[in-house]
Amino acid sequence: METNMTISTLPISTELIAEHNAALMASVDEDYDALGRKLSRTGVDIDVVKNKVAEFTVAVPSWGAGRGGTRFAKFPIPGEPTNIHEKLEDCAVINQLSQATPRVSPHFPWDKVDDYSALREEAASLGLGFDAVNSNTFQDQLGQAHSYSTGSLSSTDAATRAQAVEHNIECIEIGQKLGSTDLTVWVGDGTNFPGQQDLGRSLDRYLDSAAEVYAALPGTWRMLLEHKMFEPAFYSSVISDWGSSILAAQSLGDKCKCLVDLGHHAPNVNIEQIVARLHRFGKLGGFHFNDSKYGDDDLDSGSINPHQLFLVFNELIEAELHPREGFNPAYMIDQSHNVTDPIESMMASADAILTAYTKAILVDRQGLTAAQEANDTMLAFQALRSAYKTDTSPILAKVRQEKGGAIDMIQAYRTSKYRERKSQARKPVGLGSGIV
Ligand SMILES: [Mn+2]
Repeated sequence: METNMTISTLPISTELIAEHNAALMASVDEDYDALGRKLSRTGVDIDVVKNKVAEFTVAVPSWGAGRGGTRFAKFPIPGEPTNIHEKLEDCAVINQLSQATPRVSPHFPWDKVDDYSALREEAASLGLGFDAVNSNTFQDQLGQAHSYSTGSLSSTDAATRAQAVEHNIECIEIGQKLGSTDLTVWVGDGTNFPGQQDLGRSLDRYLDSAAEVYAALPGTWRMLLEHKMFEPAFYSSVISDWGSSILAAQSLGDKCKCLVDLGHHAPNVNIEQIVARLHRFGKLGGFHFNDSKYGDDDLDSGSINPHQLFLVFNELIEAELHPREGFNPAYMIDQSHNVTDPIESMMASADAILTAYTKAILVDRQGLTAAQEANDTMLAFQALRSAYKTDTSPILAKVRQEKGGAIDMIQAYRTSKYRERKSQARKPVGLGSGIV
């Protein structure tokens, strides 16, 4: 590999980013210094916070680079990616401008290629690595021997279960070639009618199949179980909630953890408490970030309830300070972009996630703990509120600029005319329907 390959293959010109930053740098410095003075009055060194934030990264899903659509329709945009190579290129733009998303989470069979070591090199040349691999047993593929229409890992049909197990093991094998160390398993298994399947025996079948996948995990690998309350099944789902998830993870073994998708809970559930509970039992394995208003898991992270995102990160900082049996969650964005350019949405989401993280760092931990111990409810609440009210954008702008990203990501992206260029070069997306 040529030494200058990384620089030469990045999709956005570094000169454009430098020019963009130069125009905004004076005001960022002014705001950063003012915030630094404010924080120093409470004993906080802004540079320490900045350096910690600079180390935080979140993965993006390969499928997030396309317009997701809903169950009803999909409205493609010109220049949308149609294969893993184009998706990687778009993910490189997100990382180049945000400097916070250096890993891509692939999905199989959607991202299948013939040569995975070449794909790994291609990603590396774009400044990217691979995160958790995602299996797919929620839809049928052309030429597939057994249908998942009535379930996959929990199917009543032994041959269908075996096929689903085999697919998950294949995902692990592909992941090993890509440098991944986690397998995320979400199944759409469930029912639409009371009585359709036995609620106990369907879980037995799931656990038996999942144990076969678990047995195939290489030494350092983890298996992350993602629960979801409903959809595609609307009466019962086999792994519907964090209770089912942690029970399954505990019965499968130490290398099996739970993954929390923020949009996969019942409405108004206290997700931050779920996070604390999973951590308490050493089972917090990963996150899918998104937001929701009703029962969806599609909206951009922090777009509806940024306070909840902050409270989740407050628990994550607590967990980081008090690790139990290891604390190394896999962070990923998982949302569906129906009305925006996915690159813009994922950059804005990375910013929302890092903002919540930064505010959680700013919580006066000693003051919070002291207020909790003294049962001073108002002071405890104010310890959180005070951090949440802080405008941390100068810290994030400075982090991006110092790492080579863009101070105003959306503006720099639009100036680059990347999507317009791709709309000339890429073939149009078909009017396929439904979720990616
Ligand atoms: Mn998810």
